[in-house]
Amino acid sequence: MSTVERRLNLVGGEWVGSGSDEWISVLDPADLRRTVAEVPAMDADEVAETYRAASTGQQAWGALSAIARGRVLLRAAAMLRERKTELAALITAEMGKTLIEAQIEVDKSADFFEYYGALSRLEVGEVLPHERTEVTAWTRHEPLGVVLAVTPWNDPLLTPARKLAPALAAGNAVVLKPASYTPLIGIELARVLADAGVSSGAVNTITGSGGKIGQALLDDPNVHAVSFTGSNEVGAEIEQALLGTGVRLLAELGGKNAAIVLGDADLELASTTIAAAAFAQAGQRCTATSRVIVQRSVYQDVIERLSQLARDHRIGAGAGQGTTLGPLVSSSQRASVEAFIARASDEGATLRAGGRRPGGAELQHGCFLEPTVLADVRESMEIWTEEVFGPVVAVLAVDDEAEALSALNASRYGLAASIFTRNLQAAMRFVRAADAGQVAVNLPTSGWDVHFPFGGFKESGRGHKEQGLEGLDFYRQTKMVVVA
Ligand code: TAP
Repeated sequence: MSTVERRLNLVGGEWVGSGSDEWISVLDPADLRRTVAEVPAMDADEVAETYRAASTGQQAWGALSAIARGRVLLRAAAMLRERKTELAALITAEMGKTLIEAQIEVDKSADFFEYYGALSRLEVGEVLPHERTEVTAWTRHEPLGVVLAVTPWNDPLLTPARKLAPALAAGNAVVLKPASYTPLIGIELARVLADAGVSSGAVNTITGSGGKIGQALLDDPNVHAVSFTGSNEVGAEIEQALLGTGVRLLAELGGKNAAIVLGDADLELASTTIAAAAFAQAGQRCTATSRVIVQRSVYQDVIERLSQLARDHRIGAGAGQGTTLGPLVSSSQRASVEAFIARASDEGATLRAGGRRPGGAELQHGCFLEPTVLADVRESMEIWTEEVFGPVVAVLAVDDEAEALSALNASRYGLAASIFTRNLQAAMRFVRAADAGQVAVNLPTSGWDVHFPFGGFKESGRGHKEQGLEGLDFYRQTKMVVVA
């Protein structure tokens, strides 16, 4: 019998383990010798059981008025804020980000429940004109049924919140399948929602390896929509599995976000903003800046500033005093990032900062890696084209604005992009030309508020934007009504 704490899944209002008694260990990425807790490895039968519970739960939840559902979401927002310190500590323990980053994540997650909870009082259809004056015509919104939310490990509370808040506001039941590296905070979110008064079966969690239970998750007749955030590979598998089923799919996928620095930019602003967007959460953010395109006249200056900012970081456990950069989520993620850096060097890029595991006995058992700046990068290099998902920036020199825009858009991804310039016309040309879902001028590629539509173009996203009013539309269907 294990002495490690075990956290159970919420299914149909009950906390359940696994019939097979198989458990997944959740490790602390700052010290892999420490198991934070274990969660059940559910099997296909348990997945089917969860969907049945969700289907039943949806009927009661969907029958509530939108205002009553909104009240529950507002209560959940308040509870997330009340429990912020404890929840942030759990995020740091299983994912590695610093406590400050985790606290910001809790706050923003609460914002989602506040926003969609408050919107419930605006849950109005549209009254439309009709040829016959005695006919009243209007639209009403109805839930889809059961929504499967599949989420990655990098923002393990925020990404579920981004999906659950609108899905629940619209009257759906949700089955949340969190990433296996970071399932604990998703389970805690379910607990908060249950404590806030969500009806039994409206929120359910499934833990288990996506590779093993993926088919059971996607094949079930009770699932009506899938909201996925994660890699392009898994996104493509899910899309294939759902082809021809009529199940709605929203997919937020990978990115290779670029920031342009023109010769006239405020270089202090550009460098500090880009470094923050590149290295926060050890670069494990979908909107992290990973490509920097710099006009040749200021190229060396920008490289030196970014390198100094990388070296200034205090690397350590996310919970440690004064830490500004935590570990990567796992040893395999670190190995993957290290391999990217090694191949970039082989292809001719110059390592200007970082790229190594930091010294110090206290860091030897964690997945730490120094923030890294690579110069002399060419557009043909893998480090320029492929997503790294770690604290690494590749910096490219260009002659002028036109070349910068061309390099920006020569990517299969299109999530976020930014430009640093004092020239308004150049900024507006960038806004029009950038082939990305989120664009920013003199601001980071990351950090988009809950009421801003969010999602990528090209291979960065499929189906629908998340967040804001557009985000709500994915989780509901519109019925057109005419009454004589
Ligand atoms: P993935 O490996 O794609 O995993 C995402 C989720 O899918 C996990 O819960 C995973 O479960 C599950 N999964 C794996 N195989 C599955 C299958 N066959 N069927 C159903 N579910 C399956 O991504 P990750 O490594 O967690 O996250 C990093 C990636 O997410 C990066 O590419 C990053 O760009 C992307 N991301 C994108 C965004 C946006 S908004 N565009 C935001 C954050 C992250 P297991 O953990 O059990 O394998």
